[in-house]
Amino acid sequence: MSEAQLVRYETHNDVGVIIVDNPPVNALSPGVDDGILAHLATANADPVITSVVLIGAGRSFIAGADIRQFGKRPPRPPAEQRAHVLIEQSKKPIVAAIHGFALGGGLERAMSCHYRIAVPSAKVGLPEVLIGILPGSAGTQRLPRLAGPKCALEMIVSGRHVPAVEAKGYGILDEVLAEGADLKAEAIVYARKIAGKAFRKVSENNEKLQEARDEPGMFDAMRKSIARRARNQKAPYNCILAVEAACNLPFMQGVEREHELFAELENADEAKSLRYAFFAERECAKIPDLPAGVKPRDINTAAVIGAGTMGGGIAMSFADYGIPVKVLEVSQEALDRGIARIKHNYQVSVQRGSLAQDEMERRFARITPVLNYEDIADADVAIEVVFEELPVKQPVFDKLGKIMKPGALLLSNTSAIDIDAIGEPAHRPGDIAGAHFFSPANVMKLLEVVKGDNTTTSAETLVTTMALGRKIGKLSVVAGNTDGFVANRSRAPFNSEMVILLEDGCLPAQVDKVMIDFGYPMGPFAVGDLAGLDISAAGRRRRLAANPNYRTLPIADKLVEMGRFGQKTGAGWYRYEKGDRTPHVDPEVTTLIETMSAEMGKTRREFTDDEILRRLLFSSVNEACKILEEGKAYRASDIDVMWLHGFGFPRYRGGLMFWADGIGVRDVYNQIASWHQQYGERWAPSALLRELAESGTPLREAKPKSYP
Ligand code: T1G
Repeated sequence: MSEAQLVRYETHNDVGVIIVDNPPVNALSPGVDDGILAHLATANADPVITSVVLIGAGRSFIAGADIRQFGKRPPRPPAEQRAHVLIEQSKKPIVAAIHGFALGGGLERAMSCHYRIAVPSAKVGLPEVLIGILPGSAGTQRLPRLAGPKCALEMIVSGRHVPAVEAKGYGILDEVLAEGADLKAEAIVYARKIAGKAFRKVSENNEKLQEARDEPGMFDAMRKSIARRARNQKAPYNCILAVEAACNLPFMQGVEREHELFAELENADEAKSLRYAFFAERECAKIPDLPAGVKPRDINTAAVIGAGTMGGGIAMSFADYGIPVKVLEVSQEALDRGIARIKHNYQVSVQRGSLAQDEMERRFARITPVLNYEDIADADVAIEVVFEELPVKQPVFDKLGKIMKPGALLLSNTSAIDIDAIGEPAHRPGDIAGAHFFSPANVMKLLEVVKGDNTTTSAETLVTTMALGRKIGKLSVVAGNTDGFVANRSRAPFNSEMVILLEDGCLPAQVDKVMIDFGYPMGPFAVGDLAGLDISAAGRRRRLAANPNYRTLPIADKLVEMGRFGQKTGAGWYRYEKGDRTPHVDPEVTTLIETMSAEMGKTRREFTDDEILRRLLFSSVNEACKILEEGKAYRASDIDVMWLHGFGFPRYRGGLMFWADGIGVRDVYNQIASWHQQYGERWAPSALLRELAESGTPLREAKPKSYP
């Protein structure tokens, strides 16, 4: 799009209005800044014009630099020719009129203006750290001068989007308009008000920097507070250094220091991984083989069958996003227990201060406990969340098929079982799909939307379930109907390999340390204890029943036989003190592992951290390729989104397939092929992986042979 098309200019008598029009979010793509500056020059040269408005067309102000341009942007112009400098040096005052989002370079452009007004629903922020960089157009220098160093530090290091009213409180915005106000008209009035008056440049507001001199320890305090979550990362620390520079250097020297710190990050693996994750999370919403014209149905009411831990969490997800939900249980006692758990979870959030009491009451009031199927018949969607056994699930669908209104969406929260088989008794062709939430369902962002065969899941049901996920704040990702679907199936080899490593010479704490150092919040054995070893044992029994060649895990089975189910029994792979979730190494388990591995005729040996890491993750990379080969996922990046949001894969590594690409598809294939020779069938390489290795095609670009 030419400059002229990207940015328009209008005059309203004595006010010039510069309109950025680069859908969908007015990113600062090539030509946008030049367009703004060209029209600003026109306004400054026009004797009639006394002030200027900068505004975005469509649904938003400017949402930042064009992220697709990173790594291929032209060299930066000298300081005096940069957009943020030239905008601020305008002879006539400029007011930024903000709606939707003013993020990154967008907020930086707004802070280069002399005034900022916004509609109440607007959000502002400098989220660059979320894509592994830092604000690169003087955002780290102007925000501390506008909101004070402490507030700037919090906003820039967290990258959070700040609502307009809160931003006004920090001094970032000069005015927040009334609900429903006409932003452009109000901005023109505001511009007329400031015309002819002296106006300040934010770069000259040094008073607020005094806060840092009064409290010099704030920077180290921030470093300390992020140490755990920002380990292995550089961007958050460079953000702190840049704000520190703002408080110790004159403005333009601070701008140069900001750029040095930015340049260290722009093309680093951390930034590339986070950019990949950003676009992968947007790509997963797209269904490539969707027939034209298929639209999602409206879902305004919901019903959840089963008030257990998952059922309660799913009901909260609906209530949290304003959708009234009925919770059905077979007995009053089970219903009361489920509703009490929901209430408790909400009260914990209120006590933690992450939820206001009145908002808690509004949400809880949207949840209605019921005992009869007739009470849910008019819901737009019903989600079955009963025990993970086919013979338990099918009668529920039989009932739903008889009771629910025509066109109701019938979903199952199964995490692995054949969705065609589950839905068959409902005799509602096309209206059924899997909606696999992750625990805790009201917290985890991932929703695995399982597409059955065409008689089970119609295109309309698929897009409706995907849209429903987004409506309740989830990242919806499509999975084909296969045992364990995409998420758990790709994870299953990892879960086996971690136990097989114990047979070969490792110990749980050693493996957990490797994965924590890699960036996981918890090690896989500690996660096992949290989720319950009896649950994973049930999954293994189901897989063995389905496939007699399934590789059993005697050590894991032995723990369950001993009643060591994990945290809930005070002992699992680790032992736990009463009321404490800290895992403690248990010598009894160490002895059991060494004894059983000897009984299995294994010679225990030393393992490097790197071999442990690769044995675990390569096993899943191989399975992920088999999933794509079988057409059970639309794209490799969808699998990465699942690992980021379902299994806590460290975001700054991009995802499972993106990380493996960092090692190189050939090396990954060669290693797996050699383990196939060494360890047998479970390491049989995927044919797709071999093809990718032969052609040198990155894993993240792996294309499935067919679609789910
Ligand atoms: N660049 C390029 N494309 C972008 C984009 C961006 N900044 N933001 C969004 N898109 C695309 C996105 O890929 C999707 O495309 C469509 O817009 C809708 O997005 C110098 C260096 C604004 C809160 O980090 O957080 O400025 O999939 O689905 O849910 O200091 O997009 O439809 O083809 O996300 O309503 C800083 C990133 C950049 C903001 C809207 N800015 N964007 O959310 O829509 S770095 C950001 C967002 C920077 C300066 C530095 C969100 C949103 P498609 P969407 P949404």
